[in-house]
Amino acid sequence: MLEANWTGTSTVPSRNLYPHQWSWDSAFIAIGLRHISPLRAQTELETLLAAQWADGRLPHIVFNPSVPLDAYFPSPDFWRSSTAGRAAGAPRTVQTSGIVQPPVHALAAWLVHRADPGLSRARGFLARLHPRLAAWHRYLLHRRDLGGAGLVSVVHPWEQGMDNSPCWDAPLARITPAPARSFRRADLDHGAPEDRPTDLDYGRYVRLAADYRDGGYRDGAAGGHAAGEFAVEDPAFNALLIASEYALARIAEELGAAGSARRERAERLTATLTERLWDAEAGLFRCRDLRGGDTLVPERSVSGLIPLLLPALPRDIVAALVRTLGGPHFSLGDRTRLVPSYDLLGEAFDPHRYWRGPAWFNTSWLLERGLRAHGEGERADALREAVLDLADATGFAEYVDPYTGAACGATGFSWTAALALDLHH
Ligand code: 9YW
Repeated sequence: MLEANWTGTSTVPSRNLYPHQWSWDSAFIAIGLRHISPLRAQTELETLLAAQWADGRLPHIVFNPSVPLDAYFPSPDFWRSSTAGRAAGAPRTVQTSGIVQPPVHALAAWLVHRADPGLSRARGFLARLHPRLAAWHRYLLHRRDLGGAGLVSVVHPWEQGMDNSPCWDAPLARITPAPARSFRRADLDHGAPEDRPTDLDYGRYVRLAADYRDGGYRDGAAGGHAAGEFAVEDPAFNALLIASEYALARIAEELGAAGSARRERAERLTATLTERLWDAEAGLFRCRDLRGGDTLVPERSVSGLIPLLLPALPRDIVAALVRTLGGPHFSLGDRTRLVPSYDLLGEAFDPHRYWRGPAWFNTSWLLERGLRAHGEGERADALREAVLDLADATGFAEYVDPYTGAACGATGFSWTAALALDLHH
């Protein structure tokens, strides 16, 4: 399946639905590819990083010029990276989007290196990637610290990767949607409407992205002075950045430089994440809505569990997260085998609609790692088994009904195959 989705320089997430290169998909895909072709895994990340902007941002989509414009919306003529993104340093030779996705890349680069250190050293893989990964983290930690407290903000739901999570309902409700007639969705050509975001969601996604583009993709100064109407500190996005900071420390050390300052920063960021986003009463991390009076969003999302990945998390928080995973809201090991994307008891819960309930393989892979890292071997083993069984049984579905495990969305989805491959090894 990964062979079928390989284009020669990168892997598409899904042949029909997502026919270009996506940022965090490529990181997960490389983590799986390293077991069958370390060279291809390195190439996957190199292709993505070659599309980096001069300000350090890694775009969430790198467009394949040979795919027709109407195959995916929003297409290059919407983002207009090479013109609208000129001041921010968008590349001239490739077309990209102008928003970002979660920074899983340094973690992926480190794991890819470890799969075949000889090949990696011979090709100068880490030496070439390190400056780009460092610039990427610098962009996030400086240009995207919109709350001024040290955490990164996303300025669009697509940036966090869980497009229509109920966490965005309140922050998005303030956005005037673009008129439905002003754009044409391509996703409904390939996906069932009841499994996908609604037209109203899309209107708001389009408005936010168009406003960001029309402002030249400029980011505001620290302290919340950015122009954008949407700015949220998300637990999964920040946890993945911290996990990647640890990986970048290892990469620096492999290259003969010091990693300790980066490791200390990762620990400080873990403390800030806890101060800003931990909700002890609910037993999980929350999103902070900077434009909504700087308040925590009262929804329980899988995003709020993903900081379990972090090694420096206080023990009582680890214990609370493990309880929440197995408790009534996520019910892992009881009513569910993979982690639902959203609160089973939440008002907005829908077992089939995208990020409003279905279980996704990448979040379960991250939580498997988190459980294992904190000595929860038995729970990690059960989650690993579930990923392998359901990936196989569903034809590598994009996501599944969390109760029945039935396939939803696309099949032949690359990160499902890649992460199953990784857990198989
Ligand atoms: C879209 C590619 C992407 C993922 C996102 C997922 C979806 C794109 O697909 O967004 O058009 O809705 O939400 O996480 O990277 O697989």
